[in-house]
Amino acid sequence: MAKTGIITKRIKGFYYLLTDEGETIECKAKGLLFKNSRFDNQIAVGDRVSFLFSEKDDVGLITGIENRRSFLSRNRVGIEVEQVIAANVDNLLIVASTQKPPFRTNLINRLLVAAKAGNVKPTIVITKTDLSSPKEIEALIDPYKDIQCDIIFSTTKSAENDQRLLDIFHDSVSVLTGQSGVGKSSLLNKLFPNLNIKVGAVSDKTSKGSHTTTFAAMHKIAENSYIIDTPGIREFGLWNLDNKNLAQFYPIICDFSYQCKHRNCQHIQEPNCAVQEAVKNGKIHKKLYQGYVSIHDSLKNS
Ligand SMILES: Nc1nc2c(ncn2[C@@H]2O[C@H](COP(=O)(O)OP(=O)(O)OP(=O)(O)O)[C@@H](O)[C@H]2O)c(=O)[nH]1
Ligand SMILES: [Mg+2]
Ligand SMILES: [Zn+2]
Repeated sequence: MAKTGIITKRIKGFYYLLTDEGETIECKAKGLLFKNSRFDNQIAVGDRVSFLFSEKDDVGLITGIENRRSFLSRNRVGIEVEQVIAANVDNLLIVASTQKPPFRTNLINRLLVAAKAGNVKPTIVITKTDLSSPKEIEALIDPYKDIQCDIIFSTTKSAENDQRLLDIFHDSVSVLTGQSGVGKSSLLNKLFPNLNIKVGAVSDKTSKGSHTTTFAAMHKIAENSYIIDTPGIREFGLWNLDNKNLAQFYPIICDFSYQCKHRNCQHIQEPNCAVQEAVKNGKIHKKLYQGYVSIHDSLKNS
């Protein structure tokens, strides 16, 4: 009889799953599961799987994957393959530091789109607030003020706003993503010291993180509460999107796009475009719109 469990991490072809009874079992996956894939990354952290395991086995065998209710996927640009970073998650915490490494709006914009496309609720977490002045921080987050996404300020130097983060994590599955060195693992250690996750320095010379977390891992922090820490990302290619359907997933632009005169308006230079109009009269933040144009340019025209 097959049992079920949740994938908590994957290392070199082995999957670790947490059974419904609370045991951790090391598993291999049945070869046939990967029949249609060039890469065996079809099973992701957070997936619910069925597996076979008996006491005499060293490792279990994953025999099936349940349909996902949500996912965070990216496109490995160059090889054009879907990489599911996490499956069945409720919250995406988009973690960005005020500096060291520098704040990258393009990455945040892409993660907001991926969250919407994958049915995940995003929250922007600004870390290292101790390194910048309130005025500098305000300027960084200005484009995101009106997009109906919570923005939480955090620093390892104080406990301010910790409760807001704990409220998000309560009774849910959450994944943290962002560049290397922004402080994803540090944030988790601050809130849950027992996790004791390894953290690494950011280079003074290059302001880059040292890619300390090397694989995604799910941590159970309470009954029904799980957190997935992930390795830092350099690039985030959008999966399964072309420039024609970008607007429906892009914050705020999706709310205006149905008012455009042209049915297939892509909100770049078409006449009578409600989006461009909204940018002109300040209803859509200019930088947020510039982010749209930049992603639009980078996507394929199908
Ligand atoms: N000043 C300051 N430094 C911080 C803060 N949070 C984290 N750091 C430092 O930033 C560095 C990187 O932290 P990590 O937690 O390893 O970052 P990460 O996002 O997990 O990085 P990867 O695992 O490489 O993706 C460490 O030296 C931390 O001590 C903060 O709020 N303020
Ligand atoms: Mg880390
Ligand atoms: Zn338009």
